[in-house]
Amino acid sequence: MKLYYGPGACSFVPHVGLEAIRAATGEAFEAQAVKLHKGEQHSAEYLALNPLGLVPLLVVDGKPLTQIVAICDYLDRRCPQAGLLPADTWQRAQAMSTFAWMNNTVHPTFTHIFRSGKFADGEAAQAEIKRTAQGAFRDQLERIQSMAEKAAPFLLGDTLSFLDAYALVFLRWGGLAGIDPASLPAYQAYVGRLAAVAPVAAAMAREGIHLDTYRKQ
Ligand SMILES: N[C@@H](CCC(=O)N[C@@H](CS)C(=O)NCC(=O)O)C(=O)O
Repeated sequence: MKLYYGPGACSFVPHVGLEAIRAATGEAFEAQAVKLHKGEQHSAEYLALNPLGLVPLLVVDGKPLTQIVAICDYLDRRCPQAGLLPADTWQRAQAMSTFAWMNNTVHPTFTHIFRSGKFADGEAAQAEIKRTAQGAFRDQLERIQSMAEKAAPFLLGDTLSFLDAYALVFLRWGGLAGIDPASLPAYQAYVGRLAAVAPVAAAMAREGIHLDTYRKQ
């Protein structure tokens, strides 16, 4: 398996999954960085694999698979012993409900902040989109904080899951959006603990990322 990822991007979620699978089974994977800020996702070579020009992309036996939720579902079904999603049908559905909310609501809210130019042409309209999305993103991080307060020690209990990796990504992105992680103390403490968990630490080291992204705006 080969993962194409952008350092610090949402592709961190399956990246952590692949590290957890390696830890559980010894199965190795390849990881290829795609420099999003340099537009490498729009190269002809990359678009041939993923016409959407987005990361993550997982290539399995030469075949491309896109979309975080689909990739992670595949990884979990391929290697259930890594415990990245619950085995119990109802618990899995509950986990997928939170996963879907993260992917289809929280993630695009940040896209409206970080890439507001995708959603409006004029500067004033972009500033308005950004301001509105910042408020929504803050509310969403607070909702994740309420989940983190119950983490034991992970969001789904005693096993690291894709949800934890996504939660870490969002707090880092919050820092870039001017949200001080210290204003979300339970969330910050939980992510601090996560960063020390071996598969998470390994993915962070490969991507060359750290938790300290906060820039006052
Ligand atoms: N719905 C997609 C979203 C993927 C996505 O938004 N990827 C971003 C990075 S977090 C990206 O590749 N952006 C590059 C660009 O917009 O040019 C998924 O779940 O995989």
